[in-house]
Amino acid sequence: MMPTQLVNQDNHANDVRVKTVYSGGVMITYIKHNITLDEFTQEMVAMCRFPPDQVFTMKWVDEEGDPCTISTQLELDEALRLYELNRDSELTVHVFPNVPPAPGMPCAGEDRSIYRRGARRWRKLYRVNGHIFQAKRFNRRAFCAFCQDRIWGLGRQGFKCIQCKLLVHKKCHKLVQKPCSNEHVDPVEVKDDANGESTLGRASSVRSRAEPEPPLPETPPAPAPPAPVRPEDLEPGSQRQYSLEDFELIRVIGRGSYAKVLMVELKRTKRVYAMKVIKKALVTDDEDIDWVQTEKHVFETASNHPFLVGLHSCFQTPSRLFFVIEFVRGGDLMFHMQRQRRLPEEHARFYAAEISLALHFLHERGVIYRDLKLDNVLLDHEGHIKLTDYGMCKEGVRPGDTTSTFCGTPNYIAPEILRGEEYGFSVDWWALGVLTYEMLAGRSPFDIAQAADNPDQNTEDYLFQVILEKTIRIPRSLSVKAASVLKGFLNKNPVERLGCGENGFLDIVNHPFFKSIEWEMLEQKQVVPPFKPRLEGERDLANFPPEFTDEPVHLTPDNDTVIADIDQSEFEGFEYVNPLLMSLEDCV
Ligand code: ISQ
Repeated sequence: MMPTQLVNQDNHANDVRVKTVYSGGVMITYIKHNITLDEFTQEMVAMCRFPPDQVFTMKWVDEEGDPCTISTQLELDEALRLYELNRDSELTVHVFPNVPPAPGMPCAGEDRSIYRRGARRWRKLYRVNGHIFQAKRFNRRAFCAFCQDRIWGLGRQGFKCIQCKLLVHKKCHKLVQKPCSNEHVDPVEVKDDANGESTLGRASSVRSRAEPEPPLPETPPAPAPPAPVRPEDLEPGSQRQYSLEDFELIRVIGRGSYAKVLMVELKRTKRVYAMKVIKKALVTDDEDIDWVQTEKHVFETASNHPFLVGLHSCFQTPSRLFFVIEFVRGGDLMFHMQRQRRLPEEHARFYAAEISLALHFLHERGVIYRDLKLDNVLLDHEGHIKLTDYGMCKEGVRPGDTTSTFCGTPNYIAPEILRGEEYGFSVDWWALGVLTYEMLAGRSPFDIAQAADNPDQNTEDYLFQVILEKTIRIPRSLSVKAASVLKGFLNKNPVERLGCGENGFLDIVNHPFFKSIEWEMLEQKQVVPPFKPRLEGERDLANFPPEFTDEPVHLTPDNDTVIADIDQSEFEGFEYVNPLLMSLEDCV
């Protein structure tokens, strides 16, 4: 049996997309607008795989992030009516396998903080000359309408008018003379946040639509000092369960452009976790923090798959965001490849197959991973893989949907992204091709090492030109099947690429390179990995690079001036505790 097909792939343009959150994970389904309570209940039973006699409670989450029980047809109709009015992307329903002790009380396993992540976030919009600009990042084929230069870079360098779609550099937006050609329209609502700074967002409730539109600020005023984040400021029931004091920081195990990853111990249970620490100052600065939200959402989905790292909890301090993640002890594939040069085909096949299952799981749930690379493939203590780092993910992608953001790690970026085309799940199969090539050949298919002496050939643009134009040479030492799978994944045309045709994932499963893989056994972790990382004890860090583990582990004390510039309202509702892991911990 292949992995369960959880996202119904039929055409559901007119249906309601329902996201069901239950103890087994998160699932997406589509229902008719006029569904009866009986039919809806049956759908939930099927989705949560409840036995027929299971009592359970269903709650949908309104746009304020409040849970509303669905126990009558009237309540269901109301949920659907409000969903329809707001035209939200999906109706979120939480299902608890019990009933509350009394009406209005929470169910067992229900904590208000579980709803907060879904609460409305306010995007900052800047009004200049009738334009309403919103910060955008990663868009390659964009040119500034003011200075004509390309808008390029990994930060949110570009501003786009949400009305006339004009694109400008962030640095140029205040200078735009040309008035908005499409000034009108979508009602916008001013929200005064805790800092007194005006942040604007599309109105999404009936009440705010009916209200007259308040004037918008020309540019945001300087923020007032933020209110410190204190537990007592949070809503009742949503107090964060974890804080920095709960953890002992043991070692640094990784570092990226935005984050540092530590190995930590939860003092109460003595369990070890990875802790990803992000400085808020790096994700605010006039930008919104979509990717932090995305990372959190995907973490929640990922917690249900053996080949994806799961989330334990999230919390914050005035200066930092913390993701507490399951600790994966065997190090990453980059670390191992640097010591092995190239892998035997059998090993590469095993890793490629497990990675394929992880990608397919994400794709079925509407997520493009977009950052597959050796550094993001971790090995557990037995040698099974786990993908990490979901900050680049694109969520909410339905079959056939496309997106156009320019992102990824240069060496792994698919040609369709470089061409500025709309793209979909195909980009992950391309990246798997690059990674499999690296495992088999011990070098990148776009190795431009020999070009290192020529400054013209040592640039990102040159690499992109190579990815777009150069025919990929497969080493003759590889088997015919390995060469074929690489050519399949590394097809520059996404329509013809392996995994992207009509049969989708099945074409990968049935490819001769993977003939020896028993896919069901593999997904159950029943296949013994070809390599077991050497580990002496639970906390052995021999598989992590010394350049990280030798670093001092402390976090620099908060700097008041830096904190004063942080808009804390951006991070409201970040706290999270994975209910599954919590209940496991209670058993300790
Ligand atoms: C979990 N375990 C080890 C290393 C990690 C790096 C990043 C994210 C999670 C991790």
